[in-house]
Amino acid sequence: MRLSQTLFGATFHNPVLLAAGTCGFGEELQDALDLSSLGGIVTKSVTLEPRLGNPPPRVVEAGNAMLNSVGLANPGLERVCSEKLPWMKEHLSGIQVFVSVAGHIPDEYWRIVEGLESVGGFLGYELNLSCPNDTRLGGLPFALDPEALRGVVEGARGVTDRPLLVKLAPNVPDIGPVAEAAEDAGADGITLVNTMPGLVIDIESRDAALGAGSGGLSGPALRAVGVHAVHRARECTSIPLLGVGGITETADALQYLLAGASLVQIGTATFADPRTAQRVAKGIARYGEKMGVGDIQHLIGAYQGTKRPVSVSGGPG
Ligand code: RRO
Repeated sequence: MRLSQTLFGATFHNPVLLAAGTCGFGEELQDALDLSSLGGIVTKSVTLEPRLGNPPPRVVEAGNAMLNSVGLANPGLERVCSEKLPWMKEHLSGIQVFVSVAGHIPDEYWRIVEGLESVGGFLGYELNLSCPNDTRLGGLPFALDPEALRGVVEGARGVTDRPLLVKLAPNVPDIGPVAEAAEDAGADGITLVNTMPGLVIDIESRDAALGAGSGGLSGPALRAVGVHAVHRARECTSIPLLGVGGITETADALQYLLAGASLVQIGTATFADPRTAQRVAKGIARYGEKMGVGDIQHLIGAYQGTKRPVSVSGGPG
């Protein structure tokens, strides 16, 4: 099956990327897997200033899931431009790279994009508007408020012509209008979903298991939430979608593709097995061959969606 696609004016050899926050800037994983076998990567979120992150522990188990509160630890814009981008330019030229961008106020996002723009060496941006561990100044993450989101995306659109992805949060009543706001504001693609707010309590200390208190839930428990979000966003928007949340096996990635995602991202599973993304990409090709599908385009959005709840209100009698 043909796995290659042209999206955002670029070629993706296959639909599997590594998710933000799980592969550093690529360099950190170069000895653990063959990065050229991927469709691409999304870097760790970059902030204006360096951040040390939250107190340990930053990651705990949470049933069939993981809870993290890393707290956006990253070297900051200046070092990313002087150290990380040159490395990526030299070593990741065969795959597509999105730089994840985060901030507390809209102006921070725009300044980071402007700063990165002047260096280059990557395809585009993923605006992280949904970190559960680092909210917008004086409020919730931008992705929980379509109007706040719109402002950040419009401003970023004004300072770059590169592909602009917007990463949304799962914990909204209906992700449809949020996805619409992202598209209206000028996004080229939408990534769904970031982690879900969660809390693990240590019953001995009666305190939070994470050093920072609450955190973001990821892993298999998040998958059905992510697939549903992609399906809903597909109903409401027409730009490419990137599905992320709980992909461990080929079948998980296929669900996202069928729901309407053009690309998928692997996050938490990479920690247990850095080669998960490679394995899933090969598995998608094998599935296509087994099912007689010649091109991945024929899988994307092929979810039938024919089943509906039975009405119990009934009519008279
Ligand atoms: O760094 C983090 O704590 C973090 C981020 Br930026 C994010 O977007 N999602 C998440 O679960 N953790």
